[in-house]
Amino acid sequence: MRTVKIAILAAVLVGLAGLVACNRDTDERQNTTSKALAGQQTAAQKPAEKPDADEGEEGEEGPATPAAVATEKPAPQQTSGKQFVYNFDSDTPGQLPAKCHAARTGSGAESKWAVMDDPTAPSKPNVVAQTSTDQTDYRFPLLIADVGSFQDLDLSVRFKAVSGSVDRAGGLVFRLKDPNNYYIVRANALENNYRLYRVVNGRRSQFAGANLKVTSGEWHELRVEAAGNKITCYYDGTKKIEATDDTFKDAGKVGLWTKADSVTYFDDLKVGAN
Ligand SMILES: [Ca+2]
Repeated sequence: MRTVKIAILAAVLVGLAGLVACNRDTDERQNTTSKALAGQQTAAQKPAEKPDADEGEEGEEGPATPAAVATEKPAPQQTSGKQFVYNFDSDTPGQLPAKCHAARTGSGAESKWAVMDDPTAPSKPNVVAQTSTDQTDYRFPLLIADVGSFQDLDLSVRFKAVSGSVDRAGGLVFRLKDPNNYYIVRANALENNYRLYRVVNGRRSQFAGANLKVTSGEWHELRVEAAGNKITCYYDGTKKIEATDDTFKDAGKVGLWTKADSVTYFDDLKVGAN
């Protein structure tokens, strides 16, 4: 009887040891799998830090000969301390907001901007929306503010990426000379990145950027400070990009930007001259 008990105890102990060993194997496999996944994610994110593969050797995109654009009507340069806010709340739904005009870089359909009411608007009741869903890839709808031009500035806007399958993005343009020449910082909800470009003669080239989560259907804040040749960009209140560039040193207009078939809502565009 005693021998039988010892045999059972021994069998139980061997069984327990086996279970522990199995668990350890499982943990190790899980760790290995996690590490492999992490490696894949890192590898998958890496190309996004560089300009797109189709941007060419110099990282430029766009036609060799740009589409003609209208000359911008000059606007007085604003002195330090002057601020303007566009909340679109006293504008008429279905129309362009006051003191703004629509434009486009690239080709495809003209941009289609309109004030509309949105129950989720950061300032109620209205937002301004780009609603054209033309899928032309190299097509950048612009909404340019007419009030003035700004050199050193603090510029911000709230935006909500609503839809888009070619692109789903929202951005701020500044130091704009005309719809073929400006700086643009934008967030993309399909690519989960935030990028700073210069557009020169209608050709776009990225010179700084950051990878971050950009959710669709929610309001986020884009903000840029430009001081001399230094450009600092924030996303939802956090500094994400610091860069220097000497392409556009003079004062220029500011505005909103989307790409391709992006339907994007914007609200509370604020600009101050520093
Ligand atoms: Ca509003």
